[in-house]
Amino acid sequence: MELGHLPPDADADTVAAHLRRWGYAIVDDVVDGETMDRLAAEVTPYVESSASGTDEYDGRFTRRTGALIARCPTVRELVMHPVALGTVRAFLDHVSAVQLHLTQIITIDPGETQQKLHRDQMAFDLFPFPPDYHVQCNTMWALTDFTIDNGGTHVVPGSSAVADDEAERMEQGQVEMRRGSVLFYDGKVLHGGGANRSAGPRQGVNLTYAVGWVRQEENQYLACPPEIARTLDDDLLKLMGYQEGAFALGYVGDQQDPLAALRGRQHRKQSIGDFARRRDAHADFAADMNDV
Ligand SMILES: O=C(O)CCC(=O)C(=O)O
Ligand SMILES: [Fe+2]
Repeated sequence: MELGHLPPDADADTVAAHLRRWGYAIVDDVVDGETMDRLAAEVTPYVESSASGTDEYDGRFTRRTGALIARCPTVRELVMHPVALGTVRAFLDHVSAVQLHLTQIITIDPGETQQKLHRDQMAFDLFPFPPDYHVQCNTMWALTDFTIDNGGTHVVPGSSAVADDEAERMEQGQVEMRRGSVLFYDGKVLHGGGANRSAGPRQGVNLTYAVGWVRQEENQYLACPPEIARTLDDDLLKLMGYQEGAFALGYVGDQQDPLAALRGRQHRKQSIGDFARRRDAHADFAADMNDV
């Protein structure tokens, strides 16, 4: 089945609408080759020393390389890219805060077989979130081209709210996209990495986001040590978890705000009034995105 593509200048609202309808969206050519060259140069030493997985889910011919905020300055740009973050905020517009969930280069090496189709939200202890409650929003940036032969991601369009047995009988598509393009997919859509029958690796930069009130899959406070975190911009730090994830979640010590604590300042966590204003501002932002 042929998957739909959106042009590089698609606005976040259009991308989020496609994602809501189909569980995925592909936006072509969002960043240029120079950006991906820089990113590749930063991560290659870490990828080379990453071990392959040990089971069929992680992939015995697949290497997973994390801690990308600390290791790879260019990933910070992708995490904050307006198309990515705009889409995430529009898609997860039902919460007061969104956060970074994990950062991972997925290198599918030649010889890898197709990964079992799954829904990423299973990580939350298989909790049966209601069909209309989205807990995460994922991006996969193509660091190499994604092709049928090299393991482009399999997606089952429209499967997000469909029960497992029926969804498994629905038609699959496989993501083909050029380097610098980005695949969005929600936490409910059936998907999985492809088999690599080519001679070279397939590399994707998997940067995922979740609502602010769940545990992050990659521990950002340890993956990015405080001495590096202190050099980062406030907006990125908030996304990494240095803000309350909803009212009161994640304060430090005597009810101190986590970003202030990282910076060595005293600042009380948000009050219930601050929280209500933030929720409203978030809803306004989301409504504006929907009006575009
Ligand atoms: O590498 C891919 O294309 C998808 C991987 C994936 O879905 C996963 O590991 O959860
Ligand atoms: Fe997955």
